[in-house]
Amino acid sequence: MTLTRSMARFTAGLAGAALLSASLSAQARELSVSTVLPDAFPWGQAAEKWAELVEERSDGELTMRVYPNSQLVSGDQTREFSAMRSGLIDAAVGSTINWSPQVPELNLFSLPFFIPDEAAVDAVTGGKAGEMVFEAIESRGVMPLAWGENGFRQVSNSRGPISEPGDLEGLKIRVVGSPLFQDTFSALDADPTQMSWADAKPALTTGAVDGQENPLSVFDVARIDQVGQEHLTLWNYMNDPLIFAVNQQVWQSLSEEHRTLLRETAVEAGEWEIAMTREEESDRLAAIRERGVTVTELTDAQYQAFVDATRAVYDEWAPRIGEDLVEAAQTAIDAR
Ligand code: X2X
Repeated sequence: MTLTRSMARFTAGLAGAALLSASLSAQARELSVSTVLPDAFPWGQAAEKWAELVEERSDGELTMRVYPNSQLVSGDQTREFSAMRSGLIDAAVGSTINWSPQVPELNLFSLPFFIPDEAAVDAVTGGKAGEMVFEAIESRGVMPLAWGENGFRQVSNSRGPISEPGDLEGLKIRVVGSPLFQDTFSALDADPTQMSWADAKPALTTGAVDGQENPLSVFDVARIDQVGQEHLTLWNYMNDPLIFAVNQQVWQSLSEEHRTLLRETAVEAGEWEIAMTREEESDRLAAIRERGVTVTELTDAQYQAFVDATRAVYDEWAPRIGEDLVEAAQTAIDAR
């Protein structure tokens, strides 16, 4: 009798605790958001902006906590997508490069000399090709919501100016751990070395590598000039868009209202960050020049020499990315 009663009380207590935690989670649900770069960079600021907007507009019902420096995947940025897919990470603002090992279609953006300017980026991400890319991400278990931008990637090194493919010969260049980069820099007779961003700056500091490639915002904020990178070539060889995305199970568990909120705020944070990244480029370049970095700009003929030298990479990768997708992107670029 006593036992039954105390068990009944215990069960009631459990039910109460479950109710309490359900109502607590209805009041405030926190999502983890992974990024590679912290908020000193536009990329990290994009994630913080997203978190701010979500918290504000959900009246605190939904909050997002940003974990920068790929810390949720122990610094291994090419594992971010898998971790988000499996639910270890709820959401991310991630780079197309870092997710491309799991989503081959994302290599579209890393095709060398394929997307030449900002208008071309917008034509691709904002049109049919962009939709196809989002479908490819969704079919692999992650819900993509909006675009951001890490920027056009420029090459730097410690040895000398690069204005033609021959200048890269034998240079050890740090690249992200995505196979297409290996192929592009091998085609240019450089010696590409794959490593995470966390390992890149130490490798530049010790001279283990001669060069690297990253957008101007990264070069500027990370003070890459201080680790001997005195020569910078503006070659816009590829753009690295960012994608705001959420794990599918998390997405499915959200109310319609919260889904709309997450998507709208991601779009808004992305547009804000893209505009800021582009606006800041010329001041960043001026600052980099002032610090004594030699900046090389290519003539049309010099640019074409790089296009020709990497043509085989395009031919090899277009089928892996998907001919339909590459064609949709090319059509958008031509019509811009
Ligand atoms: O690792 C890089 O070079 C970085 C920070 O740009 C990316 O995450 C793609």
